Amino acid sequence: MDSEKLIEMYRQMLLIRRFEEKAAEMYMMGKIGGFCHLYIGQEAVAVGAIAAIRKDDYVIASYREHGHALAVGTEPRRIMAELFGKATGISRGKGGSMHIFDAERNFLGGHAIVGGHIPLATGVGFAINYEGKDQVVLCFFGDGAVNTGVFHESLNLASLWKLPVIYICENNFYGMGTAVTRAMAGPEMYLKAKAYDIPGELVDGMNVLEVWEKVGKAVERARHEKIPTFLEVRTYRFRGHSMSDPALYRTKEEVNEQRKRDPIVTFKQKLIAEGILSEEKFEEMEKEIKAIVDEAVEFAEKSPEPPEEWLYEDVYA
Ligand SMILES: Cc1ncc(C[n+]2csc(CCOP(=O)(O)OP(=O)(O)O)c2C)c(N)n1
Ligand SMILES: [Mg+2]
Repeated sequence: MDSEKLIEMYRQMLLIRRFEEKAAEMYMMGKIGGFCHLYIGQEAVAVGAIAAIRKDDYVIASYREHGHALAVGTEPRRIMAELFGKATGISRGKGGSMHIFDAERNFLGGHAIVGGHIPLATGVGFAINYEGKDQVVLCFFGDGAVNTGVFHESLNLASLWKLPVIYICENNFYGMGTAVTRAMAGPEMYLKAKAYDIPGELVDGMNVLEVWEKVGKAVERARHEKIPTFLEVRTYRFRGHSMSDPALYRTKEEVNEQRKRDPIVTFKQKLIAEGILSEEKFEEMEKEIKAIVDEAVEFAEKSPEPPEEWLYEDVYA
């Protein structure tokens, strides 16, 4: 991979981190309502995976999706405005944190029901084949979603119908306060791919290059051979499940141990060691990103509330 692309991956991870730190601050100030699930610690998964696809491919994710939206290129100010519930938000202020959509960039949400979007991704894969196209779908979900029925139904059909979908489980070892080992029989979940006769692989989600490489191989298989893949990407969220979770179900030692694997810090060390970026360049990037995030907040603050009439639009009954 050329230096420019490596630097861009770092920049995206840093943007996600700083954007969400600011979102947390705004949440604490009462500027953001509803639920808000941060992606801090997991940035390498969305960034590495999305770096492996084309602009016209599809991405669909759970409610922990600010990072995926930023990685596909959705403007930070439109995401921040959505968190603020403003009319200029990417979902017109009617979706909030869990429902970021960007049709222009084939980003299909933002879904609050655990596992609910896995069959949607499967359907998009079907549509791609039906129309004779060669796009692929990246479907991101948590470890908790692997226990839902629709996960298994989807892998079954994707395998039988040869759908170009890459199912990406972001295993952060907890579903809310419940450890995977307490909730899942057979927690080596990548092995479950075998039951559906599709490739399954374990990926280090703290290593952005490994994510890029392994998702890249799955994308090639999906695009050219119509073979779906299930990847278990092991990662960790450094914050609680949502902004209202004090995360008392895990020890400080555990979190501190995981923080040593911070994907942004370790990638920065790598880029410095290989002489790709200097400390000064990193400083510059920090400043540039701070300006983007500050501007996003200013834009959100100044934007109008959605008008009342919008309550009756986009409603299906
Ligand atoms: C069908 C359904 N059941 C329960 C919930 C409540 N809920 C929200 S998030 C969550 C945990 C999901 O954990 P995981 O899939 O590991 O994703 P993570 O939050 O770790 O990213 C639960 C149970 C829900 N949103 N949908
Ligand atoms: Mg989880």
